[in-house]
Amino acid sequence: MKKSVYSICGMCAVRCPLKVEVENGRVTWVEGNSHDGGMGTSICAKGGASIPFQYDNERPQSPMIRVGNRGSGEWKKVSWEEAYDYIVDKLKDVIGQHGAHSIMLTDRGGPFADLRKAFMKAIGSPNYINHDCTCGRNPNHASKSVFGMGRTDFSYDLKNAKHIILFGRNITEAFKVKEVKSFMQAVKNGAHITYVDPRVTNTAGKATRYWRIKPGTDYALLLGITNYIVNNKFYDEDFVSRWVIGLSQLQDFLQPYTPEWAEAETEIPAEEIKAFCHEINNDRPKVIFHIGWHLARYRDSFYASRMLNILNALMGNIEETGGLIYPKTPKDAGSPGLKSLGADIPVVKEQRCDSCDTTYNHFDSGAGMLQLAYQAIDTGEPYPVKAYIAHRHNPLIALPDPEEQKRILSKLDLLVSVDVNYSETAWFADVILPESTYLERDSILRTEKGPKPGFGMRRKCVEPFYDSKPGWQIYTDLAKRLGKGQYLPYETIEEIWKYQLQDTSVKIEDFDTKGFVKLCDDPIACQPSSIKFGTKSGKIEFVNSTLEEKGVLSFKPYDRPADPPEGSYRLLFGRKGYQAHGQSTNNPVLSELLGSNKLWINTVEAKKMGVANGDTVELTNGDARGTIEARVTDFIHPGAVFMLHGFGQNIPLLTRSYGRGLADQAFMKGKLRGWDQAGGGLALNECFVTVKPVA
Ligand SMILES: Nc1nc2c(c(=O)[nH]1)N[C@H]1C(S)=C(S)[C@@H](COP(=O)(O)OP(=O)(O)OC[C@H]3O[C@@H](n4cnc5c(=O)[nH]c(N)nc54)[C@H](O)[C@@H]3O)O[C@H]1N2
Ligand SMILES: Nc1nc2c(c(=O)[nH]1)N[C@H]1C(S)=C(S)[C@@H](COP(=O)(O)OP(=O)(O)OC[C@H]3O[C@@H](n4cnc5c(=O)[nH]c(N)nc54)[C@H](O)[C@@H]3O)O[C@H]1N2
Ligand code: SF4
Ligand SMILES: [Mo]
Repeated sequence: MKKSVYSICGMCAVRCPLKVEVENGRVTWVEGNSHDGGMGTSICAKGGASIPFQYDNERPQSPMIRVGNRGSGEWKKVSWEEAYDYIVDKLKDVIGQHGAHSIMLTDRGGPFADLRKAFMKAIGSPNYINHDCTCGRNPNHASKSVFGMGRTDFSYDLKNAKHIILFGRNITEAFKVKEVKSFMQAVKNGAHITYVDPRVTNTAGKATRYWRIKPGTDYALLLGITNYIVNNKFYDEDFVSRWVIGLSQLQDFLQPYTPEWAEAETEIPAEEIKAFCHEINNDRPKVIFHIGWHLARYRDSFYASRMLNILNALMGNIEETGGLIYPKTPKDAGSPGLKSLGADIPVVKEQRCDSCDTTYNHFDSGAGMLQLAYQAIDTGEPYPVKAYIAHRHNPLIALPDPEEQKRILSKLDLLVSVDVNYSETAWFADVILPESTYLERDSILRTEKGPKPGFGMRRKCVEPFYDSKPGWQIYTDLAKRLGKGQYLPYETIEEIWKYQLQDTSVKIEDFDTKGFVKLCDDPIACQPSSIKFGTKSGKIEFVNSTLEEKGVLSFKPYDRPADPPEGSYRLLFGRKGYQAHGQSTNNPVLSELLGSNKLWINTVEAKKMGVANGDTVELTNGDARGTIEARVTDFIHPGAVFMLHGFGQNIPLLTRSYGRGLADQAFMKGKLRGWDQAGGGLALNECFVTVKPVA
């Protein structure tokens, strides 16, 4: 029997809408949900690789309880009942001894996190945290500091832009399907593309201007650009006088930072900086400065990202075609939104373990900061954290310095990993709960913002191949066993969907025809006349007095990054189009495409060391050491080396990824404590490694 099912891809965190073909209980084809205009039938290689992944016998096939030492890989296969009993006994002990706040949960954020947040609220812990301290924290806080609105409160109208500026935003390889299609439309339309990266990427190949910046000096380049734009009044004067607070303070601050000064810091010629500024002056307001992410990995990234936000404001591009557009919400379409699963659960009033509601209350506490939660596990301050559930999150790869993390995680009474893979974190856990893959499960409904706002549904396409369960069931089961079933009283996914939809006029069957429901027929147009900002003043705050009261400067003087010592290089990292972080390297198909990672070394530097392309080199930082194949290339700055993230995995059961390549995070010694104090993001790129040929 054949059927088509609408789903939402789960092979990376982008979560594209899909149509899945099923024949006799097996998935035969996956493509984009073409009812979604931005998507068409396109998907990426990772999405396609979900079919072999579903039957992969190298993923967890039932719940497992650790029997040997942590990380030893000695497991006992157990039933779900046994696994639940084990977890619930431990959680009850932790609650009895320390209180519910001593339990934390981290996940990958996003539209389905509402269920996990509700679960944490139900059990009475404030410690829901997501992955964002290694992803978008700095740009998000920078956006809030300027507009009073977060990173995702704006969307980029790339396809209609005349000029797109990407600082290390490798948009054609580290992509989102809809975003890259919109970007490629801009390229076809003849838009200017300025790409800034110490490394030549595919995106550099699409650009009209490529700047090989000295690593870590983006803030200097941005100061030079903004200086020239402000001094020459290359900005939208009407927009700025209507909306901006602090232009004259910005102008005073910028005076030392001329394009000539920026050239000396960044190695980008002043004349080119000026030519660029003239170009964007002609192209505005259809100019988009993309605010991140990977520029967000330095100790001054908050300020670099702040300057990108300031430049967007100077372009007057807010709520303009080809600029930064407010993604429209159900409310904009005159409809109530989905009801949050936590809406009827009492608010947890206790202090957070990561101090995001106290010392760091200028940070967005919704996402928290995992590096500070680690400190709570380590020190017992502000209180002991003894149980940790990592759901769809692999901190031993995602955060730096896995050895230091393991030292800290060993202090827990319980570490549970809910995953579809044996992640490094799962391998180090006490219990692994295998979640059904996205093809095998329903999920809670999600809100879809955009010109036609609405809701999206992921439906189960086929029955689980192994003994796995969907996340919604795992958390409702656990809540019941912890005596909190009244807060998550659902027996079926339909009951959850009905709860979510109760304030709206939408019915479950309305999702049948397209997999999503739109709340209006025509796209909601940009409305420049209805611009609003979330700051205290209601304006765009170049000077942000709320932050200044917290000791966070609005304008930070430039502080030159340290150069790597002789024989050392700054370690850069990134991803490829057919890879999602560390989760693709053992995929039956993607592993073949990915092979092993290599170390990009600049040709001149390699020559100095006597290293030829394909040679093996040794990489060290402190006691982190390993060998890797050299990829000698002109396409990287001489002060840096680069490797793909997600390799160097250490799980013998995973025969396709075991021992392949090196793990970038293992070389980031001590970096669990190295973060941008103004923005909250971990400074992953502030790491030097020594490279030597292997004799
Ligand atoms: N295929 C694929 N797509 C993805 C993901 C994935 O895993 N796989 N992940 C998604 C996620 S979660 C994210 S956050 C995004 C990440 O999207 P990006 O941030 O665009 O992704 P990266 O591949 O990490 O690229 C970072 C780039 O920053 C450059 N860089 C390093 N140092 C500097 C510097 O000092 N200045 C400048 N200007 N550039 C620098 C690096 O050389 C690298 O090319 O991608 C998303 N899309
Ligand atoms: N050194 C270094 N560190 C980095 C980065 C880097 O480039 N270099 N990138 C940073 C960025 S931008 C990000 S966003 C983070 C990402 O870090 P993570 O969020 O940890 O990475 P992911 O690969 O997205 O997935 C996490 C886990 O989710 C599991 N998973 C996948 N699908 C499912 C599912 O359907 N259900 C469940 N339960 N689990 C699932 C995967 O198997 C994986 O173990 O890493 C950050 N850390
Ligand atoms: S980008 Fe690819 S892997 Fe990620 S959700 Fe979309 S189709 Fe799936
Ligand atoms: Mo990310």
